[in-house]
Amino acid sequence: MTTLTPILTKNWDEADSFTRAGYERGGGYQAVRTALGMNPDDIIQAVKDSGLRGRGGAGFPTGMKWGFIPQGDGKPHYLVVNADESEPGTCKDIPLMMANPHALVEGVIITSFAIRANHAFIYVRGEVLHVIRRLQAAIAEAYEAGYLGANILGSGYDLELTLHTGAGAYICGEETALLDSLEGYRGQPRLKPPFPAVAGLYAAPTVINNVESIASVPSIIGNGAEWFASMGTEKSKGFGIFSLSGHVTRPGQYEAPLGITLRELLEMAGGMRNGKRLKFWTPGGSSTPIFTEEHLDVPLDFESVGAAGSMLGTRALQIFDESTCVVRAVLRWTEFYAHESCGKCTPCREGTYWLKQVLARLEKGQGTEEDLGTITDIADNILGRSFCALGDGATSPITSSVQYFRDEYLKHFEIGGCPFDPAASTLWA
Ligand code: L3W
Ligand code: SF4
Repeated sequence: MTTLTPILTKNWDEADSFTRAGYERGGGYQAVRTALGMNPDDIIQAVKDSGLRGRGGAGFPTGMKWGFIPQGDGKPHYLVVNADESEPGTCKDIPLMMANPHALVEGVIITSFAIRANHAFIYVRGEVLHVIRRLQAAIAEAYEAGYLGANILGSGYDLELTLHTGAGAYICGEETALLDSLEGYRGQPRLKPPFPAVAGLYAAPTVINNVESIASVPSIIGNGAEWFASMGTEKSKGFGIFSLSGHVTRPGQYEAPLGITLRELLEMAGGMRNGKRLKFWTPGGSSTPIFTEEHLDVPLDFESVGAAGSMLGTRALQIFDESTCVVRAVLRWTEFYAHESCGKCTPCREGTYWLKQVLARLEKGQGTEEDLGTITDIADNILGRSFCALGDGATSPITSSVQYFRDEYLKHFEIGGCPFDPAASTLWA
């Protein structure tokens, strides 16, 4: 039985966990002292050795990404933290920034020092005012204590940290759209390559990492790469925050080694709510193909989830019980993607619109069997033909739900309506 590993979530229940005093009491800001005494290349090596992979969804090796930044070129480099959390079901970075903002600030200092950046940015969603205020307060406290600004802790290293608020577009979580937005343009994805590590913010080498990735760095420097690598699986090292939501008795954040299973997490979360049966779930937000009861024992690491036909993504485990209409859930997600499509490329802009129209017809029981073929055909024409991952992600719930629940789609037009009582599922209340 895998057990929880509270590291980033360790002090969340303490009343002052978000203050500098609370963070320092638990050993906070010790790792930055160690890091500032190290050679920046050795910090990058330690993160490579730890096996940390990006916690924002794609799982790209963090140390390798830092290693792409040209060293000794004497030019500006930037660190940008992607705090634009908006993937449906994803709700780990916001509570992390609320309860433990100094872990992020400390991670920013260590990372910036390692990649030789003197200016870092945190790009946060504009709608989350409470998080913005919390981050502002934490950054101000860090400046006051000499952790930010000129000559940090007498090391001769200077770092400015700017908090930037977005305007609430999901696409600005895509790293290059985020950069455009940060530069003051309309947020739309850029062509890759060049990757941000080569030409990012203001065309300078830039590391962009997710909040949780950066907040994990102090624990790696403080405890060592081996400590981090001793958790998790062979290729998916360390711990991560698993966000359980939906029809579960105790929803919330469960921090555990990668490779834990949903069966184990559900047991810790008190099981399915009201003793109902699990019907389907997302391993990493709605952009990852759905799973069913048969996947309860799939280890939640990058490789195992991929081999089972989905993606670990952001570990946003949205749990749906037997009272939920899968067609309705998929329609809701598709409405989201159609609304958030940035419009830059035709397959996604037009495809998500038509997917929404046809799915709405199917959900009302007014579709035909041919419509089922139409949605899979549209999805096929979006997948791999879109400019960025949003288009691909929009197809995941559709193709996977048709794969596992074709009969439920058919049932809708057989009976001319939805076979589920919406009132029976509290999800849509
Ligand atoms: C330099 C190369 N850098 C790749 C970097 C790249 C990026 C990172 C991963 O999508 C996924 C997506 C969503 N030289 C490089 C290189 N990089 N090759 O590595 O890149 P990539 O393109 O694999 O992924 P991505 O575009 O970052 C992220 C999925 O996550 N997702 C959604 C997440 C939403 C949130 C949120 O709301 N917070 O995270 C959920 O599953 O579908 O597949 O930095 O530059 N040769
Ligand atoms: Fe914009 Fe969608 Fe194309 Fe991405 S896939 S560039 S979100 S239209």
